[in-house]
Amino acid sequence: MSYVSEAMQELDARNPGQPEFRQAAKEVLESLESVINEHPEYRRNAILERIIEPDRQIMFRVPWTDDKGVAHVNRGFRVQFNNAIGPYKGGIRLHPSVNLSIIKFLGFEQIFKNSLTGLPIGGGKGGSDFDPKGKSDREIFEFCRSFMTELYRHIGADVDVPAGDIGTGAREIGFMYGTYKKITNLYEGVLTGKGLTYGGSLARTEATGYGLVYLTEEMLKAKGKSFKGSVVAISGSGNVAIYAAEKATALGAKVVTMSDSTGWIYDENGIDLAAVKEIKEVKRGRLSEYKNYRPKAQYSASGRVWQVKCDIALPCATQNELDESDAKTLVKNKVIAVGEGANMPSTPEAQEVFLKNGVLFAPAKAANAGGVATSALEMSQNSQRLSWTFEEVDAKLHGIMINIYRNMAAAAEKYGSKDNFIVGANIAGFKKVADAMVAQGIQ
Ligand code: NDP
Ligand code: 2IT
Repeated sequence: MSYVSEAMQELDARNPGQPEFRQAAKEVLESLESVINEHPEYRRNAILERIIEPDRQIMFRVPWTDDKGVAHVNRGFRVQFNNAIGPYKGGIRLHPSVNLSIIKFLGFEQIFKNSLTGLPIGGGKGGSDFDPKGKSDREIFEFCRSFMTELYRHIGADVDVPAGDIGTGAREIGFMYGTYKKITNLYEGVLTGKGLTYGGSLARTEATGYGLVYLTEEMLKAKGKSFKGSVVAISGSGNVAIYAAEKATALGAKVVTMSDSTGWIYDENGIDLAAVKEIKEVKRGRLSEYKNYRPKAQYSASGRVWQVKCDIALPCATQNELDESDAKTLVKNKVIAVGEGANMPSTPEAQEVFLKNGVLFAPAKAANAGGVATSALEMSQNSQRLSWTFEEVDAKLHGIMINIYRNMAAAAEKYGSKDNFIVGANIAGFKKVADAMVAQGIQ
């Protein structure tokens, strides 16, 4: 049996009941056959067995009281997956669906994504099954303080640096940072996505969405195409979706859809982003309110944005939000390219449909790496005790995304899978981490 098959068996046997983690790990393992054959030292060093087993997994109780004085208990997670090339780095997800499988899948993806950025950051992820929706600022503060009262002992600017993800934005990071500082008395870059007045980086808010469009544009350019004049379908209406829409529009595309967990909007004249920002960023409301701004737009509470005809699809909401039948619909409607803003938004069956039909497909760990890359730039600024301008950070981000495209395209070609960027991104991300693990011995 091949080394990869053995690792897959071990993955299944050791992780029952963790479908998301196994899905993410399988996708990577399946891509590695050729690079594993070329490097027998990986087997000798048990690289695959070690890379699918987190360094440590922390789970803890998070008690808090609501505005009526009623006590609640949530579960907190931090999975420190791999620090071969730098301190653990990855976001904190606050969503009722959060469980160990989801945090492990996200932490695992983060290892390779962070490696692809070319910056010295390892892989980790955290979160809680706490639902921030409909909570008052005081309740959010209580939760964040309680969460950090345990988490602080496991993190540090050179140890593990959390950031935002679904449900965690500037407000939550602020409360968590304040608590960390209060407990430790350290003013250090222990979290990224901070506010600009206390160590945050310009362009971090925009970075994931902008980076997604920069990488997708590079992929299109290689085939003589571009965002200019194209129709774009986006899912989600959070941090990633909003700034992907902003940059795609700036490059001359027309974004016609966005969605949230309750429904989706179709605006054939192009989404009014100022309206979406006001609804989602300021009011923390529902997309159904969009019709108050644009009465002619359509709002649907059922179905998905992928039924709309588009040239470019950017899934920016959550995992497995685009399945085989969505992919077939997109292909039937002649989609040219798909860039994944969310983590693992396409199911394995959907990925196969795209690859078989020659759709340009930029996988999440490459396409959405701009967020964490800019987080690493925030860490650099914190260490230097300097702040760079928006233009400086944005230019660095753009350069990083172009490099990621080139590296994944080169790895795909070198290992016999030209234009299969899933294989390219997985190999390029893996190799650097694997080589560092070999160099550091069996730990
Ligand atoms: P936000 O919380 O800002 O937005 C999430 C968006 O997705 C919201 O519109 C939300 O709807 C929708 N959504 C979330 N969960 C579901 C669900 N189960 N079903 C349907 N819709 C859902 O998160 P982000 O924009 O930060 O994150 C979006 C994706 O991008 C995630 O996969 C995240 O892991 C990934 N990502 C984020 C990065 C970042 O820097 N923030 C970096 C790289 C990847 P509603 O408003 O109703 O909640
Ligand atoms: O999935 C991701 O890359 C993020 N949520 C961002 C992580 C980070 O550390 O900025």
